[in-house]
Amino acid sequence: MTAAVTQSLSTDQQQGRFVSFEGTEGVGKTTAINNLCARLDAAGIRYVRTREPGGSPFAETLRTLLLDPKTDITDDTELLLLFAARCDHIAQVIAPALARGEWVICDRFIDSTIAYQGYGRAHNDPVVQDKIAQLIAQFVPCQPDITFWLDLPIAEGMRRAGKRGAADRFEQEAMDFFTRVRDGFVACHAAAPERITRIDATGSAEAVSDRIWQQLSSY
Ligand code: Z5A
Repeated sequence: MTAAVTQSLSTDQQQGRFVSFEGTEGVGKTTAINNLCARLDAAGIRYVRTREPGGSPFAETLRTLLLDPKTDITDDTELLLLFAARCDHIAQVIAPALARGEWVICDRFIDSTIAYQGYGRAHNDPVVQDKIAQLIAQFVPCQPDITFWLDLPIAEGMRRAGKRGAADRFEQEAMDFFTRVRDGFVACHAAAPERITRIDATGSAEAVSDRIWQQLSSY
């Protein structure tokens, strides 16, 4: 571990932050969050670990439906279910944790909607992107302070994810879908470079986690 990585967070940095992780399939978000949480534990920082879709009991019920390969719904229905889940997740989990001064570590958030529904499903159709922007404006009162976008070649992410077994409703999509999704994350990053940090997700899990911790320590 490098010296920069072992440095602890300053008192100011220990104030509650909303941190989200984004990326295409199998980039290593779960693994990176595991490692970040271990470091926050070691630093004595209180946090809530959560995910989307899901994170609250009601939103987890919607997650089950959204990921079920047997679920047959329109793109608009999918979008509205994602926002119904997000609305409940914010009200029940994210906003209360931030109000308590705790960190929130969230696996996926609004950028996933722009990338998956806006670019993956809708090929960056401006009408759909406008719907998403309006839903965010109306139903997302708290946005992440910091977003780590883990960027990895699509084929490598699919190879990593493929080792896990049965694919869910999103994982059954083809390469061109995930290429558009990555284009969506590129666009999100370009639109909000002050919030979104691109993390090179190649290399070992420890190397990726070190990159994230170095970035977090510098905020
Ligand atoms: N979705 C959406 O469409 N719209 C939205 O608004 C939201 C979500 C919020 C569920 O997400 C689906 O919801 C998602 C988009 C959609 N579908 N897709 N695809 P999810 O986050 O639960 O599912 P996921 O993206 O498929 O995550 P994942 O596959 O679990 O990937 P991950 O968490 O990024 O990766 P991981 O589990 O940490 O690692 C995958 C494997 O690689 C695992 O065996 C690791 O041990 C291994 N790994 C991890 N890091 C490394 C490194 N550095 N080297 C080698 N191997 C590694």
